[in-house]
Formats: sequence, C-alpha cells, structure tokens
Amino acid sequence: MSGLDIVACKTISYNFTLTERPETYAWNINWYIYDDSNKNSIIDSWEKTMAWCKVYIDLNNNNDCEENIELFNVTNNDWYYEFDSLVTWTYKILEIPHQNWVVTNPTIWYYNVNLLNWQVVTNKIFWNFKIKGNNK
Ligand SMILES: [Ca+2]
Ligand SMILES: [Ca+2]
Repeated sequence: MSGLDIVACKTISYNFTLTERPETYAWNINWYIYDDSNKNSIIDSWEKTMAWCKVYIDLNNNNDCEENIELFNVTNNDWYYEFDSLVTWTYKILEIPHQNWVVTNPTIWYYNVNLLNWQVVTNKIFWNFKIKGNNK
C-alpha cells in the first residue's frame, strides 16, 4: 500500500442560532465557555462557566494567536466572549484553554463561522475539561 491513511470524515452539528439584526448593528460572534466536568459535551446544572479564557480569531490559520494581528477576547466575569464589528468572512474561532485543561467541544477544537448578511452568531460554546488536578 502507499502508506496513505484514509481519514474518516464526520459531520459535526454545531447547534448554533443565526439571528438577523437591523443594519445599525455590527456582525457579531459570541457565547460562553463551560467547564464540562463530566466530559459529555452537555451543560449540566452543576457545571460552571469559566472566566479568563482567551478566545481568538485565527486569521492566518496557524492555530496560534498573534495578538498584534488577530482579534482576541478574554471571557469576562460573566464567562462571556464576543467579537463585534466583524465584516463578512469565514472566521476560525479558537479557545486557548487554561493550563491542564483541554477543549472537548467542538471536537475539532475550533469553529468555522461563515458570516453572511448582518448576522449575529450565538451559541458558540467551548466546553473545557480539566485533565490534571483534583477539584481545584
Ligand atoms: Ca457536562
Ligand atoms: Ca494565528
């Protein structure tokens, strides 16, 4: 054989909502980061949202955040991130998890968001799972 691997493709359902706004509003991508402590990609009632997580738009598609050229946002005390005043484009949104944490959802670690006409994209949730340490 050639040594080429066949990579299975899978369809991922993002469960997001598109909302149209009047033109006075800018385009916008937003939502929350959650601690998915039981790793089931569902927000259970005891699970917390997370502050001080960095989310960025990877304009040059290198899976790294260049703060001088790329938009980034740190979740606030309401655990909320938002990118505002965006133009039409396909945006790759990634989170940089805290040390000893991993992003469990989206399973490909990023969202590709195609903004069309005056859209607000919500429900872009990043689930995080702590891989080391107990209950700290
Ligand atoms: Ca969960
Ligand atoms: Ca980058």
